[in-house]
Amino acid sequence: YGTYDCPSGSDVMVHLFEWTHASVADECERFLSENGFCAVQVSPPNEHRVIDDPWRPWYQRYQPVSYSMTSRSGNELEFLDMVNRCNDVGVRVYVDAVINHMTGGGFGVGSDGSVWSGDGLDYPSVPFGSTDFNGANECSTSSLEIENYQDVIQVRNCRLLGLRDLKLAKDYVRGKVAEYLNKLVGYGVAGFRVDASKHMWPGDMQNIFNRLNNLNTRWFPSNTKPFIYQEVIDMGGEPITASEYTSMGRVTEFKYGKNLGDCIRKNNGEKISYLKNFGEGWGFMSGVDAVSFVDNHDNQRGHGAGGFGSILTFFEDRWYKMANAFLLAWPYGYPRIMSSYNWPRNIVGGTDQNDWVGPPDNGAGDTDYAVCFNGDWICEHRWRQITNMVHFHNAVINAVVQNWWDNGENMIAFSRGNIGFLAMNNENYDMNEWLQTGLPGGVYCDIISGDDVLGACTGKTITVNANGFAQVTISSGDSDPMIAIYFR
Ligand code: ARE
Ligand code: CA
Repeated sequence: YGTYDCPSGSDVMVHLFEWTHASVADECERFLSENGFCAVQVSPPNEHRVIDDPWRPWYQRYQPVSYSMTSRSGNELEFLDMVNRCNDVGVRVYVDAVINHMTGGGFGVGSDGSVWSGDGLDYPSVPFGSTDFNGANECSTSSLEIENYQDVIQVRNCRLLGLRDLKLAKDYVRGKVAEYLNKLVGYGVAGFRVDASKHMWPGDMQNIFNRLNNLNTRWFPSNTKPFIYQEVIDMGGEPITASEYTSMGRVTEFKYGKNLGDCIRKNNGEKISYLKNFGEGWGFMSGVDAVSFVDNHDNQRGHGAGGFGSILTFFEDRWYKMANAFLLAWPYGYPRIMSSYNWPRNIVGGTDQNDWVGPPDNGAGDTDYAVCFNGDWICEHRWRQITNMVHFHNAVINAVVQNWWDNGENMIAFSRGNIGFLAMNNENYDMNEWLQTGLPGGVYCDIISGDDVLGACTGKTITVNANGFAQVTISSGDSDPMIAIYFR
C-alpha cells in the first residue's frame, strides 16, 4: 500500500466532485487521458441517505445506507461502464470510501430503495444491526458524540456529527466493509480515498486492507494492491497524527493548502518567498506519504479544516491559479486538483449559509450531466493555466528544484533541473529580472498565457540565451502574474 503506478507521463489526480458516472466516463476519454491525468477521484458510489431538508445536499453521500451501487451519480451498470472506459484509456478510478459510519439519526429510504433506520441502528440491506455499532461500551460520552478531539478513544469510538459509528473491531463488520471494497476492486477500481480515517483505529483499517484483493488483471499487473490514501486532518495540536497512518498508504496533507493560501494572500506577514522550503521544511509529513492539494470539497465551503481566510478556491480565481501553478510545479506529494460546481456562497459570520447546496440538477435531485463552463460546472481542471501545469508537472517529474530566486518578498522563480522554469510575481509592482532558468538556450512558449499548439505559441514567448538566462517580465496587473516554460 502507499504505492501507485501511473501510466508513464501522468502523475496527477482530479476530484470530479459529484459528477455522474456517465460524465466521468466521457471526461476520461475526451480530456483526462489526453492531458496527463493519472486518476480521477469519484464521489461515494454506494447507496446513501436522501435528504429533503435542506434539499438534496451534497453531503447526503457521506451517509451510507448500504453497499449497493445506485447513488446520485448513477447505477451499478453506469459505474461499471465508467470504470471500464476510464481504465481503457489509462485513467485510474479512485473511489471515496465511506466506511467509518452509516447515516445520522432518523429513518427513511435510501438512493437504491433500501429502508434504513439510524434511530434503530438498522440497515437491513447490508445487513448491519445494533450490535454492529459502537455504543456506550466503547464510547464514554453520554451523547455518544465526539465531544473532545483530545480524547483518542472518543474520536474513534464515538459518533462524528451524529453519524452511526461502525464497530470496526468486529470481524463481521470488517468482512462486510472488505466485501464492498473488493466488489469495487473486482470492477477495476484502482484505489480508495478513505473518508474520516482519523475516526478509525489504524489496526482496524489495516485488518480490512489486508483482506483486499489484488487489482483486476485486465488492466493492472498481477499482485498489485489498491492505492490507498487516507483523509486525516492533522493541523497539529491533536493527539491523533497523520504518521499513525502512513504505513498503510498516503495521507491528505491539510497543512499544504492552508499555508500556501496564507502565503499567497499574505496573511500575517506571510510571503511567497517563504515557499523556498515548502513541504517537510514547514513541518509537513514526508512528501512521499502525502496527497497535496489547494482545496477540497469540504474546506472550499468551510467544512473540515483551513478556514475561508486561508484556503483558496475558484471563487478567488487569480490567486487560485497561482496556488495550483505552485502545487504542480513544486515537488511535494501526489497532487490532487479539485473540480467543483458553483453555488451561491454566502458567508455570514464565518459560515457559508449555502454550504449544503448540491450539484446542478433537474430539480428532482437527479444530477445533471457535467458540461464544463456551462451552467455551474466550474471544471478547474480544464482551466488552461491548470491543465498546462499538469503537463509541466509530468514533464519535470524527475527533476530537482534548482536556481531558486526570490526578492525576499513576493517574487519567486525556480527551475526543475534543466527541464522547466516557473516565475511568479505577487507584488503590486512589475517584475523585470534577468534570471537563470536552467534551460537550454531557445525560444520557449509560456504555457500560462497561452498554448503551444504544434509549435505555434498563442501566449508570450521567453527567450533563453545560451547560458540559460532570460529576461523575465511579469506585470503586476497581469490576470495571471506568472510564467511557466518547459523543454519538450
Ligand atoms: C451532516 C450535517 C450534520 C449532521 C450530520 C448527520 O451537516 O449537521 O449532524 O449530517 O446527520 C460531510 C459534511 C457534514 C455532514 C456529513 C454527513 O461535511 O457536514 O454532516 O457529510 O452528511 C472532521 C473529520 C473529517 C470530516 C470533517 C467534515 O475528522 O473526517 O470533520 N471530513 C470527511 C468528509 C466530509 C464528510 C465526512 C467526513 C463524514 O470529507 O465531507 O462530512 O463522512 C478539526 C479536526 C478535524 C475535523 C474538523 C471539523 O479541524 O481536526 O478532524 O474534521 O475540525 O470538525
Ligand atoms: Ca469510528
